[in-house]
Amino acid sequence: MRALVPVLQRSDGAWVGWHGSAGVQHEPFEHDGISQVPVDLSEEEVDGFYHGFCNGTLWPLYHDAIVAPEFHRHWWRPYARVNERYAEGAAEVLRDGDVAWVQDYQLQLVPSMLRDRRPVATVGFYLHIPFPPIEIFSRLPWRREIVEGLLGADVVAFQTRRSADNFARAARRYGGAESVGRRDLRWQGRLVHLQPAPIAIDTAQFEELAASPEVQERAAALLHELGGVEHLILGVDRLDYTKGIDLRLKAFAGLLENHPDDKRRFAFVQLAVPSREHVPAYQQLRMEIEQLVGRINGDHGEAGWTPVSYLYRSLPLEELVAYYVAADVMLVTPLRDGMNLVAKEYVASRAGGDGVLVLSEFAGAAEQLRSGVIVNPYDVDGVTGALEFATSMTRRQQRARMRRLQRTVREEDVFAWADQCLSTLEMPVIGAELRQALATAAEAPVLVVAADYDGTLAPIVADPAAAAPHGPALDALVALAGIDGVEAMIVSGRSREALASLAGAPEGVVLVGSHGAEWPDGSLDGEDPARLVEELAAVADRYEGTLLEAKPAGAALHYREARSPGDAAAAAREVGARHGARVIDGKLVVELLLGSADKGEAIRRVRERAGAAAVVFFGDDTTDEDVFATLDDGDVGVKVGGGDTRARFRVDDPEGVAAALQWLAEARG
Ligand code: ADQ
Repeated sequence: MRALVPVLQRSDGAWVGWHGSAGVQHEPFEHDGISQVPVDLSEEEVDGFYHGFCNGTLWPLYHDAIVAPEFHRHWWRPYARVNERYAEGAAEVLRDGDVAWVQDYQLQLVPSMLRDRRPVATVGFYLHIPFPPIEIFSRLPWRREIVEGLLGADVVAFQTRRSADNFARAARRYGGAESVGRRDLRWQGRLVHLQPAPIAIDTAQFEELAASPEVQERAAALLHELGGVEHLILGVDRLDYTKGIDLRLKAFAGLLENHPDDKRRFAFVQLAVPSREHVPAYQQLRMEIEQLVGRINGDHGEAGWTPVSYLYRSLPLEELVAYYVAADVMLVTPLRDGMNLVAKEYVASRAGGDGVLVLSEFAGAAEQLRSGVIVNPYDVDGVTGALEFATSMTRRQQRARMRRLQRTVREEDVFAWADQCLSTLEMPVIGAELRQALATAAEAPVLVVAADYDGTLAPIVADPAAAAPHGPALDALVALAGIDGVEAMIVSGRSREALASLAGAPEGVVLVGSHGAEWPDGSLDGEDPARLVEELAAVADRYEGTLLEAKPAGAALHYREARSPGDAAAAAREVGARHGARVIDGKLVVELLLGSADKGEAIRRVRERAGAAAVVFFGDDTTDEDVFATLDDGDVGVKVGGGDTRARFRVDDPEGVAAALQWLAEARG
C-alpha cells in the first residue's frame, strides 16, 4: 500500500483500515499527515476473514488457481461480517459529496454495503490483483454476492484491460448487469464504469535515491561483497507462490550449467519479504525455496563464491534501491501478478540508463513495459535463454530498451495514476441519465461532438477578450478529436480568428466562427469564397459608384452611390445564386454569405457530410437553441447553466462540460 500514501497525504483524506493487531482496540489518530480510522478485528475474525477467505480462497482463485483455492462457509461468514464493519467505519466519516475509494480484494462487498448506508456518496473500488477469467471465477460459491458487492461502486478500476473485461463478463452472467458501450455496465438503474488504471510508483523518489552518493556507494560495496561478479541477477518479491521464485531459481541453475568454466561471472540474489506465514501453503513454499537455494549452492558453489544469496527479510528502502542499482539484470517472473511494482522500481532506479528487465508476460506490468525482455515464466529453458541474452547485451542495447521503459515509468507515475482514478470518480458531477445517454451516443460509428465557446468551454469573464478555455474541457475535446470516427468542433459567434487566438488552435478540433458562417477553408462543401469575391469585384468594376466589402465568409456590394443601383443589385444577386450563397438584401447593400445561416444549420450540414449517426452538443446561449432544436432522439443536447432550453440534459458550468466530455472519451475509447 506504499503507493497510496503520497496520494492520501495530498488529498486531505482519511484512511479506514485494520491496524494489523488482532483483538486490540485503537482510537482514531493521525500519522504521517493522514487521519487514521481504525477497524478493530478479533483474532477469530482475522483467522476466518484474512488468513482464510482472503488468503486461502480469493488470492489463489484470482491468481489463476495456481494453488487450489479452498472454499469454506466458516471463512465466508467472517469475510462478509468484516466487510460490514469496514462499511460502517467508512460511513461514519463520509460526508455528502465525499468520495470513498475502497481498496482491494479483501473488501469486495464494501461498495454495495456503503451505498446502502450513504446513497449519495461516490464510491470507487480498486482491485490490486487480477480479476480472473470467468471459467475460474465461476467456481466461487459466493460469486453472485461478490459481483453484486462490487457493482455498488460508481467506478470499479483494475490493473489491466484484461481484468476489466473479465469482470464485465462475470457481472453480466452472475449479477444480471448489462453492458453499455465498451466500459460501462447498467445495474439496478445505475451506471457502473469499468476503468483500467495500471498502478504505479513514486518514480521521482526512486530516481533521487538511486542517484544519491550513499546509495551508489552501498551498491558498489554490495558488488564487492559478492566477490566482484560481472553480472548480478536480482529477484525481489514477497515470498508468494504466485511470484514464480522456484522456477526462476531453476532457470538460474540452467545458466550455471551452460557455463561450467566461467560460472563465477554470475551471482543471483533473491530478496524475499516474509508474507502470510500463518497460511500452510506459504510455510510449504518457504521450505521448498530454501531447499532449492541449498541445492543450487551445494551443486555449483565454490570456495569464495556463492551462486545464490537468499535474504528472507524486509529491507529498508535505501538498501533495496542499492540492490536495484547494483544488479544489471532484474528477473521478475511471476506466474500471475496484478501489476508488479518491483519491475517499475528497478527501471526507475537505473540512474545510469543501463540494465535489463526480464519480465513475465503474466505480470500486469507487461501491458505497459513492453521493452523489457518478455518471458513465459513456466518455460524454464526460455528464462535461461533470456538470462543468456540479457547478460550478453551491450550497454548500448541495454540503454535503448531502458530509455523506453524509463519514459513510461516517468510519465505514468503514482500521481498520474491517482489523478486518473480520482478524476473518473469525480465524474458523477454529471447525472446518471446524461452519462447513460453519452454512453449510448458513444456507440455511433461516426459521432459529431461540438460545443459553443463562451460560457460552455470557457467560463464567462468580464473582459471577453480574456476568455480563457477551461483546461480539462478543452483537453477532453482534443482527446475526442484524436479518436477514430469522431468529428470534434467548436461553434461560436466569435470570428474564427478570435476563437483561434483564445482557444489556441486545439489539435484536430474544427473551429467554426460567426455562428456557423466561417469555416476553416473559408466555406463549406467546396464553395470557394475567393471566386465569389472575384466575381463580385467584377460587378463592382462594371457599375460605377458601387463599393465591395470582403467578409469572413463572403462579400457585400454597397450600392448607395451607384448610378444604376437596381442593375448593380441584380448582378450581385446573380453572383450569389451561382455560388449557392445566402443572399441578404440590406439597406442599399446586397450581402452574399457562404456557409451556414446559424449554428443549427452548421451542425446539420456537418452531420450530413460526415454521415454521423449521433451528435453531442453543448451550449449555454440562445443561439445554441438553434442546435438543440435540430437534435434527434439518439443525439445528446446539453444546456450549460440555468434558463429555458430545448436541450434534454443540463450541466452547471464548464467543469460539468469537462466531466461529460471525459466520460464520453472514456466510453468511446
Ligand atoms: P505485491 O504482490 O506485494 O502487491 P509488488 O507490486 O511487486 O507485489 O509490490 C511489492 C512491494 O514490496 C514493492 O514495493 C517492493 O519494493 C517491496 N519489497 C519487495 N521485497 C522487499 C524486501 N525484501 N524489502 C523491502 N521491500 C520489499 C500487490 C499485487 C501486485 C500489485 C501491487 C500494487 O500482488 O500485483 O502490483 O499489489 O497494486
